[in-house]
Amino acid sequence: MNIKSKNVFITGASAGIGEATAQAFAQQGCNLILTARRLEKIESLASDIIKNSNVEVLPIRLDVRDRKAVFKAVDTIKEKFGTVDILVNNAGLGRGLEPLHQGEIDNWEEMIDTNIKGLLYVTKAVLPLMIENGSGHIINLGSVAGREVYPNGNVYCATKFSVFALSKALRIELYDKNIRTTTIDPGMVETEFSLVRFKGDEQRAKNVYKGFTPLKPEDIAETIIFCATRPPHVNITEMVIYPTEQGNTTLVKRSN
Ligand code: NDP
Ligand code: 8X3
Repeated sequence: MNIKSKNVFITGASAGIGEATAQAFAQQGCNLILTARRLEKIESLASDIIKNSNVEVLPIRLDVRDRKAVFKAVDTIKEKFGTVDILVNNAGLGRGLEPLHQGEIDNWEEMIDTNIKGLLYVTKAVLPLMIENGSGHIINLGSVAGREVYPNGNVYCATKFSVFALSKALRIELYDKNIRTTTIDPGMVETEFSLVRFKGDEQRAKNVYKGFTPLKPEDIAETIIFCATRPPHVNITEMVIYPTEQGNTTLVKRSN
């Protein structure tokens, strides 16, 4: 399906998978609404895309945990673009990696507020536009951590199990409204994810991806584009993507 000129709203577009996904949709000729908390990053990405593609790009500073700001941003999008054709619920994070009894409650709140509640706010705000328009596609970034728990992943895994449940729930509510829903569930992708999880500890973050070849954000962007460009009667509901050297959430073949 040709998605040229479709309006694509991406949360968490300032880094990693969201940034690569923005570039990939721009190559398809899509207009972009790029959101994240770091405005300078999305503004610079927007300038880069505008320089290289003939598409419209609107960067909006947005913390998906801020319910009022989410609805205000969607009002702005409606005013400037009319509707949203494709929503990529990508903003998310892991914080900490400890057994539950040693976990920091603030870390749990941040993950739950971002990965679950933020995704819910954005989806609720955007869905009326898609329903009114009679079409749409919601693409959620879940994780293999939403399929299989791993030691000390506890709350992060629980948030991603929630994304999986919500993706399924949306599907049975939207299949009769011409709105497709997809969950993209990657294994280890080298992004800022581990740096954020370990609160800026560069060495610890680097070690996560050491001795094997992890996925690149572009690998995930490619799968998202594949899902978005299927013919209108085809809905890829789930995609699980692992690095070849990762067997499951705990098994990784490392060279040292
Ligand atoms: P990055 O840390 O590289 O990017 C995360 C993005 O989310 C950033 O753009 C960040 O922007 C944004 N973000 C975080 N919190 C908020 C918030 N409160 N409001 C708005 N935006 C926010 O990580 P990835 O690209 O790896 O992660 C993207 C998604 O993919 C996440 O949902 C993650 O859980 C999932 N995922 C990642 C995997 C991996 O191995 N990397 C594997 C499986 C799934 P800013 O800080 O500017 O707000
Ligand atoms: C991120 C993938 O396995 O590092 O969702 O938690 S993992």
